[in-house]
Amino acid sequence: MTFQKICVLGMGYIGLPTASTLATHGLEVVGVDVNQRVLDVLRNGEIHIHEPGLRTLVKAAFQSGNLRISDVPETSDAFIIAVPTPITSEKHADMSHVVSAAESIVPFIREGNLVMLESTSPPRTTVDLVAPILEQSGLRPGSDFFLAYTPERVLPGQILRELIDNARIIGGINPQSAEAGRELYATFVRGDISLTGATTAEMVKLMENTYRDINIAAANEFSRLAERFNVNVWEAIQLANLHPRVNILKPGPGVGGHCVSIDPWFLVEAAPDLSLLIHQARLVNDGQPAFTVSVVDKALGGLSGRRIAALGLAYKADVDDLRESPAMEVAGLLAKGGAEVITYEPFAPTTSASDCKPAESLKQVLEGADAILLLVDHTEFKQMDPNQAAGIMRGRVAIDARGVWERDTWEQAGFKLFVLGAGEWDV
Ligand code: SAJ
Repeated sequence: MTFQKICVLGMGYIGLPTASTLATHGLEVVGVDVNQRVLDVLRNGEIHIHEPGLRTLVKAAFQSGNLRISDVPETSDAFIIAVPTPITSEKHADMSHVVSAAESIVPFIREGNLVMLESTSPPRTTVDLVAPILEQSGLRPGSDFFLAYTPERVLPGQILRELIDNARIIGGINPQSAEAGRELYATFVRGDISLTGATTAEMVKLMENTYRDINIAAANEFSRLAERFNVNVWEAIQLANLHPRVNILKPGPGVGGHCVSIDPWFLVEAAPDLSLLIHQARLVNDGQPAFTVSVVDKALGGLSGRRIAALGLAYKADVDDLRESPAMEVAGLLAKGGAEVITYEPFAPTTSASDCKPAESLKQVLEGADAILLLVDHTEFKQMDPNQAAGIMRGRVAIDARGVWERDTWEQAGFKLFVLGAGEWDV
């Protein structure tokens, strides 16, 4: 089977890099999105996402003449659905974008085509939700056209490299569909490609992020226990990880982003009676912003009237993504608790959290602050000079919710440094 023309639905964090990579590998690609702003930005040769190397890749894809942007799908050899699957406030998977994307390609499916779903989805989505929609074309999935699920596994910040180098799982609704998927992805994937069933591939994706969520939940719970017992959790984790079969992740202000903090809910929703540990881990991680606030409260001896410079709002280091960000929640809770909170997010300097004010530079956020609070370990913040901060701030309290600042350096600059989970409250 040869693929010449591919239609990619959804020009977001996954769809845009995938479409551009296919185009730079010589395939004709139509990138489809329903958001007018996204279409306008891309058509102007700009990008709407911060991701290292993406601008250059998209530019190369346009320059190759192989990538076009459109608001509607076209007949193609293969369709890749890479639209968001957010979660509702009741923690239910919102599959409306997948449904509309699948519906939008029904008129364009032809015999021998391949349809790939990449959006993270609850178990059985490909067979129970997508296949019946595509059947409206009058063609039968599995025999007249191929249908498969492939989870994306790329880490924001390293998407371009991981898209090519990571191992891929391709789950077909039958073996022929999986094989067709392999042929398409083999055009650019260097990692191993494993074939399986569609529902297994969906489960694999959810299990990977759930496993990470549970591991971080353990780390976060350890940070609370460490505070109780006056133990430094960072040292304790480092020592525990010397064990050859232990790898505890890092505690922090909570778990955010649109993957790890969401995907476990898909399993909880699908089988609540069987997902007790998964559910509990979610609650632990969702409770971590409040725990972070209690650490700040203790460090400052109360929040009321304190001016806090909150560094970072993104969900993790060196990305611009604010979705489900625990840093946003911490800042909002501090303000609600009576503190005057000024935030600074270098990747989105005009954005702030609720009841907080944005600063547009590091210098500005520090001016007159009683305390400096590190919420996101962006490189700029990890490398900052505490002596400079001391020259601008009013107070000398530093609170590190990511465990990255060096105690000696901050103390030499005259700060009292409090680190989340580090105990030592009586020192
Ligand atoms: N976090 C911690 N402690 C840690 C690691 C992370 O508190 O030790 C926090 C981060 O600060 C962030 C959240 O967890 O708020 C999630 O960040 P992450 O780096 O763990 O993961 P994501 O959401 O950026 O990307 C994950 C990855 N999944 C796994 O590593 C299993 C990525 O490979 C997936 O492709 C991505 O989800 C996705 O799209 O599903």
